[in-house]
Amino acid sequence: HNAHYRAKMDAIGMEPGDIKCLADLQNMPFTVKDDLRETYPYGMFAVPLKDVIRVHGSSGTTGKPIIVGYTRHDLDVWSELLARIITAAGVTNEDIVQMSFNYGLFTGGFGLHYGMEKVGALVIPMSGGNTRKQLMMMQDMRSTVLISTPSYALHIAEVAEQMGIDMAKMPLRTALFGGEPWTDEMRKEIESRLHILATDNYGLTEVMGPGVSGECALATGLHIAEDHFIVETIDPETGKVLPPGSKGELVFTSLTKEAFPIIRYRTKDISIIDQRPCACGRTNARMCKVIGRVDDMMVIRGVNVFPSQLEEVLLGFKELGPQYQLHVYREGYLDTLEVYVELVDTTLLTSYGALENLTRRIKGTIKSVLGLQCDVKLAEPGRF
Ligand code: DLL
Repeated sequence: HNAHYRAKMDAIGMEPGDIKCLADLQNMPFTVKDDLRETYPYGMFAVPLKDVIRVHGSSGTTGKPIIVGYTRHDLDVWSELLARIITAAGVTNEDIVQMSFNYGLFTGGFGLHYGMEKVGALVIPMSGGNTRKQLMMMQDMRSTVLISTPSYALHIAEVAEQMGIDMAKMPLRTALFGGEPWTDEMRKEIESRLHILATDNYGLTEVMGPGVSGECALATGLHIAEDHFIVETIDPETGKVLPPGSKGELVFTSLTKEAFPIIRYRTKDISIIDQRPCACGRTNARMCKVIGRVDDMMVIRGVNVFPSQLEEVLLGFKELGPQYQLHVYREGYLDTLEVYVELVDTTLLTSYGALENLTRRIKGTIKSVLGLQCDVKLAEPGRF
C-alpha cells in the first residue's frame, strides 16, 4: 500500500511471494533516515490519512523533522507494549507516576503516558523542566515512579540536594529512563542518589517510539517486543547480518504496524542481542544497553543533534565563516552545547553591539530549528 516501498521492491524485482521464510528478509532492502526525509511528511504512510489519528516526529538531518503516523490500532499496540515494559519494571496501579518527558512531537511523553494509564497507575503529566516545581510535586503528590531521561534524573538529584531535600525519605522507589544513551556507572549513581531502582527502556520514533525494548527489574538487558518487531544485527560497513551474540548495528522490521510499517530500518545504534531466556521468566530476546552510534549523531538532553544540522544553520548566516567547533559537556548533570564559530571577516570585530546581536540571532535560530538552548561564541577569522 505504499508507493515508496513498492518502487524500492520493483527496482530489485522483488514480489510479496518471494518472502517465504524468515531468512528471506535478508533479501529486502534497508530503510534509512533519508527514506523518511525524502518522503516527508506523509510519503511512508500505508493507510489513507483518514485512518491516521496521531503523528509524532523527531529531528532529522535537515531543519524538517521526520514524521511518523499511528492508526487507532497502532496506538492500542503502542500502549500495550509500554504497559509491558512498565509492568516488567515493577510498576502497578498502586503507583503514582511523575511523567517528566515532554509531551509533543517527541514520542516519550505520550508513549509512556498511555502505557501508564493502561497499567492503571496515577499519572502526573509534568513534562520536563522546572525542576524545583518537579520536586515540590514529587513531595506533595507522593510520587513513587519517575519517568525521564537519565541525565534529567541526575539533575533532579542535584537540585534536591541544593534544596535540602533528603531523597531517602521520599516515596520515590522506581524509575524508567530512556531516550538517550547512559552507562551502568550512571545507573549506580542515580540509584544511590535518588534511592531508587533505575531501569532502561529504548525505542526510536521511526520504529514506534519507546516500547521497542525495556528492562525488567533484574536489569540484565532490554527485552525486545519480538512479537511486534523482528530485530537483526548487521555489520554497519557491509550490511551483512551477523550471528546472534555479535556486536553490530540494530535493524528493526515492524510486524503489526498499520500507518507506518517499517522494513529493515537501520537504527545506527550499536548493541548485542542475547537470545537466552532471562531469569525473570521472559523468553524474548534482550539487547544490551546501547553501546554507541554508527554516525555522528549526538543526543543532547534527549534531543537528537546532527552536526550537519547545526552546520546548515551556521552557514545560513552570511556573517559567519565555515569553520566551527561543537563542544558538548556535562554541566552538573545536564548536557550543555557550546557552538564556537568563526566570523567570515573582521568587519564586525569593532562593534560589541553587532556581535551581541549576531550571537542572539544564531542562538534563536538554533533554538527554533533544533529545539535546543545553546551557547554561541564568536571567534575571529582563522582561529580554528
Ligand atoms: O528517544 C524514543 C524514546 C523516548 C525512547 C523515551 C525511550 C524513552 P528518538 O527521539 O527518535 O526517540 O531518538 C531515538 O535515541 O536511536 C538512540 O540513539 C537514542 N536512545 C533512545 N533510547 C535510548 C536508550 C526516542 N535507552 C534515538 N539508550 C535512538 C540509548 C537511546 N540510546
